[in-house]
Amino acid sequence: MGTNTKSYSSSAEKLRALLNSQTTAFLMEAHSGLSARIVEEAGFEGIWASGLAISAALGVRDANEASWTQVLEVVEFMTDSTKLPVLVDGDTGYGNFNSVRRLVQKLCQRNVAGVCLEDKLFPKTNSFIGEGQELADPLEFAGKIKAAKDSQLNDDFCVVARVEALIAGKTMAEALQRADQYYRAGADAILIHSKKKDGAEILAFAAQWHRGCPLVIVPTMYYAVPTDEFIKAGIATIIWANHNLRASMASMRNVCRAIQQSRSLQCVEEGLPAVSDIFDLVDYAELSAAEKTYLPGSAQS
Ligand code: SPV
Ligand code: MG
Repeated sequence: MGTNTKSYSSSAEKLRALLNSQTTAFLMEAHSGLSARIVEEAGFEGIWASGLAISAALGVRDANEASWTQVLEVVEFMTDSTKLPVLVDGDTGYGNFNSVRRLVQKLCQRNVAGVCLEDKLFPKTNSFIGEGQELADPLEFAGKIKAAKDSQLNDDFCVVARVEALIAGKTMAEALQRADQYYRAGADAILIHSKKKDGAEILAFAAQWHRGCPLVIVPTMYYAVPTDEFIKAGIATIIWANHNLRASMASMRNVCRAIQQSRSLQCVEEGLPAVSDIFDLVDYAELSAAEKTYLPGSAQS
């Protein structure tokens, strides 16, 4: 992490470099401007704007209950809050190829580095709910990928095609074939998803993939497999997909429970960031400096 010292002119260029680097990159989930700042502070190279986490933080389900413009609003706070490249979870693209075209243009305008689109049906279902989810027609989905690439407003914007065949219980051959179709439609990377605990199908997929474009994985369910195995398998980018959202749930629950039971703040104060830490994280120092420049009578001597 954090070894990349080259300077890039755009966030999309940074994400493209991460995806195509010889070393494995790590994207960490964020779901707000604040969590995006915390990801940057921790030293990550990029951000995963998780659909699940953004939805949950808004109090709704990961079933396209939040509209794409509502997600866009959240994502804009994230890109405004950090210099890290943000890869947005675009679910199924919120409709057909035409919805994808408009989504991609708006993401580019908000300084988003890339979008990930998955080959399922709108409204989407989270990959970890139920069995045998219905997949998109691969030709129709390839058209969406092509539409996304044709609509991007800068050359480096990245379109990641997410293959849900293994999630849906289809064969490895189908997963590989779909990945190849999406690659040939212009995808800059393939996200191969799996919910099996042992990570075996991810490693098998990686071994058989022709490597026309890089692979991205999300080890939420196969978290116990050592990261080194995926690095050795040549995985380009690993996404830690929902761990800030889950951490915040745990922390908020503990604090709520303690304050509610004790009717006091005494028991939680020590374990929490100081209020001044909030000011630091959202950069009040910059505002103080700007006041000296712009407010009458407060010019620096
Ligand atoms: C997300 O974080 O919203 C994802 C990853 O799409 S998963 O929850 O594994 O589907
Ligand atoms: Mg998602």
